Amino acid sequence: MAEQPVHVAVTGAAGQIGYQLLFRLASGQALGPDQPLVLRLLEVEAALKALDGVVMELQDCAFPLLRDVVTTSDPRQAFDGAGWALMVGAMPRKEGMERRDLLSANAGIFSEQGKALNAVAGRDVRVLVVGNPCNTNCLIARGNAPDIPAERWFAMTRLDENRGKSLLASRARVDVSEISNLGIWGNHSATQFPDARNARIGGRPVPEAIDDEEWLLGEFVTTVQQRGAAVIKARGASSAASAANAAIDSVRSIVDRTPDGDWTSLAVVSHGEYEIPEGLQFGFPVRSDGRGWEVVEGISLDEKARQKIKVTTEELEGERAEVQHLLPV
Ligand code: NAX
Repeated sequence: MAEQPVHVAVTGAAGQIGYQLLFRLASGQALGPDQPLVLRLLEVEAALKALDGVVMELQDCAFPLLRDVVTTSDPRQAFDGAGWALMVGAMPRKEGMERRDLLSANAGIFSEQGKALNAVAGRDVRVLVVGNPCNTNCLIARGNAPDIPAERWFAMTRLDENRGKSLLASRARVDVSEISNLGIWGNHSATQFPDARNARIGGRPVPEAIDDEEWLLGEFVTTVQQRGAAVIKARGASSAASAANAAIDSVRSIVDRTPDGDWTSLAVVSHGEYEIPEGLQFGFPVRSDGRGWEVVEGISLDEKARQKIKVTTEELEGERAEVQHLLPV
């Protein structure tokens, strides 16, 4: 077993995703069965009491890997020495709130937390932003943390990938493990483009198994785009266990080597790949070698795909323009 524990900061730890995430982290599902960890949990003052209850439950699991748990409402304490920061906490959309109000409320949170990460996080910290709007929240935090390289920042599009894989498997009547290479392009929002036509089933291009372009570009895309809303409608609450699962998958997909020929979905900083404006935190098909990652180049995108990517790109550019005042020049 590794000697040194990794400090893992989780924000919004008393929320519903936090409750599904912490136990899986503490049991080693993200960083592996040999890696001890310290959980550093950030919450707003009002939720600290509830968080104490979650900590009691963590203790009651007697996880061998869990060395310590810190709870705080101070971002600097939460991020102190963190090797990973999972930024889940965010302000939810309230009745009557416009998208722009939501953006600016969260922009305040993520600029402050970005600054705190910059000041106190570990030198090799990696950050996964889950709290919505996650691409732009990540952009803001990154923009306020100039000493943390842009390549260490990720926003979560993995839940969309997992949703899409499951949908393709059920349509093709195959096991979900047969589905690979499903990239989610753009924003984690209703404009995202899940690209089924470049995905594979048992190694073969999806269109060979599902010969229905109208469905692959139509109902498949809208079902994935709207899945979060469908869960809310059915459950009366937003996706939590599946979101936590996707966060675990995201961490693993960064720290593990991507299987040969496959790719995974992460929103990462754009360096202009596929003509996406530089600096956007953009969902791309990504490959990792376990230490670094790269956007997969050379994926063929026809005019229909490019049109869908343009829509989600424009949305992200609009979000960036809304929060420009919080980004250092
Ligand atoms: P909850 O409202 O259950 O929990 C959020 C927690 O964050 C609360 O306990 C709240 O007190 C805390 N919080 C708020 N402001 C904070 C701050 N400044 N510092 C620290 N903690 C703070 O929401 P939950 O269902 O857990 O969802 C969390 C976020 O994930 C939301 O923004 C949600 O929209 C987003 N999601 C993102 C997904 C993705 O795929 N990227 C999917 C699931 C989810 O919708």
